[in-house]
Amino acid sequence: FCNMSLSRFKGSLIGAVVADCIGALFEGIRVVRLKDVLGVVEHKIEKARKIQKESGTRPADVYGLQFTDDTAMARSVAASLIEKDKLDARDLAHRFAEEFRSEPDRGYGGNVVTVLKALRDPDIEDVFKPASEQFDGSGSYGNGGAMRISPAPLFTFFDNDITKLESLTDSITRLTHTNPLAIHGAMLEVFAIDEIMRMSQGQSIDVNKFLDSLIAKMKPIEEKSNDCSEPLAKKVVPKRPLDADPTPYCAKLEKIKEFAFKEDLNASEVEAVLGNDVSALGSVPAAILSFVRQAVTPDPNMEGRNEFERTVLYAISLGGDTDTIATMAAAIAGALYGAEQIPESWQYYCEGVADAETFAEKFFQRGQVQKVAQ
Ligand code: R7I
Ligand code: MG
Ligand code: MG
Ligand code: MG
Repeated sequence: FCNMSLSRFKGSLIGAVVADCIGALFEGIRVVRLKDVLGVVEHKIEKARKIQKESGTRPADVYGLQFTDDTAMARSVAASLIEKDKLDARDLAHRFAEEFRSEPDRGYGGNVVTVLKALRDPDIEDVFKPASEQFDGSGSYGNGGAMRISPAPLFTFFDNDITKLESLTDSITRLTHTNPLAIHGAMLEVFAIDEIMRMSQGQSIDVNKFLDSLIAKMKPIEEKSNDCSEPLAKKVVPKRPLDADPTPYCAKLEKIKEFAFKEDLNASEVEAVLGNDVSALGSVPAAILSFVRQAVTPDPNMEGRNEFERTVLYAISLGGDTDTIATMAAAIAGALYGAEQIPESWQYYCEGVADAETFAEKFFQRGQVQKVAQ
């Protein structure tokens, strides 16, 4: 894996943090204009810079851009994997619960809080049970699993073992989300990051080839789940036509091949076809689109911006669940382009960047030690 550099580990984790912080400024706004995103981001950073100049203190914790539940949970995933050097579900459940208890106002999803409260019980027998009881036993299909999963592909990168990555992703997700749609969304996100990390840094991507390889990985997973899932878990009312496809993630990946190159693609079309909401199926595809489209069809409004910036700004411009779509897109983009594409000012004024950097270093070092041992 001589292609792999520390910068790309940092790019993925720091990228996810800054995109969450910036995306959070627009979360829930239905129509976001790219021009406004650019303006607000510049304005916020300028304001933070001014406050710092006047007060002489670094404003990140007080006045800067703050991370939300997406990052709060991703930090727990990273910290647990690093400390335990494996997935320790009890430890991770405890961290999720403790994080939520100490900072409940990070913007958590409406129903996941029930799970996080149940996980506070130190004597809890089965840490996977509270999540499995959500929504009358069908489990949440929210994007809360996919939004926090970026540490998983970094943890398994040097093992180069896709089965290990799948099982790790499954467990991390099922602590709060057991609906197959939530789990599959997290799988798609990790496959995208893993796939990208195995390419050379900044390599120009072959969009169709990349999407085909994601489809090849998702197809058996979606088909298997159709054969054996509890009927209850499938009781999801399709919101968009492609949601009703028997293998909906694959259907959306096929559509992304077209959307990646489509001239004058507008946000409302993306919303109507792929989605931009809090469901995993209605947001992970939008994140993938953001990454591939900005790699090949740069928006003329974004002249002077590098691929990483464009990915984040475009993801936010899709509206809806902006912090989450941006964080998922950025975790992929950062893994390809490296931390050097993340603007200094974004890194400086977003909360949680220093920790993300430390986590990236630890994941990378762990891989170096493994390589030497082999
Ligand atoms: O998925 P989750 O952790 O939320 C993540 C989102 C991200 O955008 C974060 O940035 C944050 O803002 O929230 O939280 P959940 O509560 O599990 O799921 C989110 C929402 O999806 C729920 O509150 C429901 O509205 C909806 N939802 C469902 N609705 C009906 N039936 C999830 N699963 C179901 C379902 O089975
Ligand atoms: Mg959030
Ligand atoms: Mg929210
Ligand atoms: Mg969100």
